Amino acid sequence: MHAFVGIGKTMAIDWYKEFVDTNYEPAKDDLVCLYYFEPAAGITKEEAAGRIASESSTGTWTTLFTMPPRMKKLEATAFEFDKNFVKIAYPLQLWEEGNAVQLMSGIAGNIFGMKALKNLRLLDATLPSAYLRGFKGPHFGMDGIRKMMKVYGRPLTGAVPKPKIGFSAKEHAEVGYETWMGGFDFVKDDENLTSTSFNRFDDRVKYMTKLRDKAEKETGEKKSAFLNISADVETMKKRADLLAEYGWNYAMIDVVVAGNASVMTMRDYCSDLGLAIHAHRAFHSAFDRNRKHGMTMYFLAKIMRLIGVSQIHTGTAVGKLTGTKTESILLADLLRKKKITEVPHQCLAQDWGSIKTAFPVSSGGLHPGLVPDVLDIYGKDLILLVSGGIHGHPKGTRAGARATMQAIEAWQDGVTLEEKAKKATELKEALAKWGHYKPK
Ligand code: CAP
Ligand code: MG
Repeated sequence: MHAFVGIGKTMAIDWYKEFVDTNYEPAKDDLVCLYYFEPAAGITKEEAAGRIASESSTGTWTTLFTMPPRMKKLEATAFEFDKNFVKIAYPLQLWEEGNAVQLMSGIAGNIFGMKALKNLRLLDATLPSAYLRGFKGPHFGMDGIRKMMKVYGRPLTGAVPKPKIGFSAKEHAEVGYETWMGGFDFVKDDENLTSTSFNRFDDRVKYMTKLRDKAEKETGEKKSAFLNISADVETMKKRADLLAEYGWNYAMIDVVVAGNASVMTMRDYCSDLGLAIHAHRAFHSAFDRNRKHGMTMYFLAKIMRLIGVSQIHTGTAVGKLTGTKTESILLADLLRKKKITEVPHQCLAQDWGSIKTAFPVSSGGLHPGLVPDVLDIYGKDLILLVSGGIHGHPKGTRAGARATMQAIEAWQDGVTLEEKAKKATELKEALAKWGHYKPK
């Protein structure tokens, strides 16, 4: 504690150490966070952790003239230190029921900018059942989605028309039609395609509906799409209305850039319309890529399951974007399981109670030759998106989708792609172009 000798008496300047107690045992209802932290030069670990706990709960930088007696009970406590990791417990009363915006402002707010910290990363938080009660979670769950799509025993498949932006609404729908006809379940908008002058959302919905109906009729299969409604909330509502009106069962939102508040609003709005939510995570690498600072994708995915998206991107490990196999496995478990056990320094225990499951989505730089690698990581409960990797097939989109479905069959039957390719022409052609190439 720092002190300053003022007029006649010594007053403590700060009270950060009050927020550290290694004998503290978290209560059942405490929300417990796991942080990685590096103190700045001249600051001890205890001083640094005290600052994290203080600034993320009730504290300020200096001692105060008045303190209501209740304050002590609302303070967070840094209670467990292990190397550069610390666990901090927060009393439940600190948190507003059902408000994922407020939670982030506390445990992922000002603390990232404190001068006393060189680095700080929020890895995970255990959300107690009393806190979960404020949220509805996913409307459908994985079972509900499978029922809706009538697809069992294999991953659900989808593709983004590529180039990612530039097609007219009509051209976009035509690429979508080829994708569906090749055996895929979904066509997905790209994250930066919403409603541009050359491809208006309303036009796209209308063209896509026509060709979806045609593809469904011709294949006898359920076909769907993740059409990107991302915008201000009022516009998103109008776009969701239009999707429901045209018989769609999904809406897509760029959840990180749209923000927790709008995802919370749209979760309920979409549920009322019978729409599942596909969550794209564009922007996540801005805060999760630096392993020492920011927030993990793991915690972002946890918040999104809590709010209630139906599925969220969780990486490929072998594709074009960063992310490891271990991360993808942990993320998949987080979304698909009811109970999670702690993995030291990575994630905390979590019991999801009655909150439903959500699908992981693997996307980015995939092609048929990488399908077995991805399925070895995720298993069958996955939304698999292969985009450039179908449209770049030597015989075009439909053949590319077929090749991907053949690669899935090979994985299911436990045979190599090369073996399967002997009797699967499209897969053979895909392998001739890409082999097992891992893009960078
Ligand atoms: C994939 C994708 C996705 C990324 C996002 C793209 O296309 O549509 O946005 O997968 O990454 O534009 O890159 P390709 P993540 O299959 O053609 O690469 O899922 O890691 O958030
Ligand atoms: Mg994209």
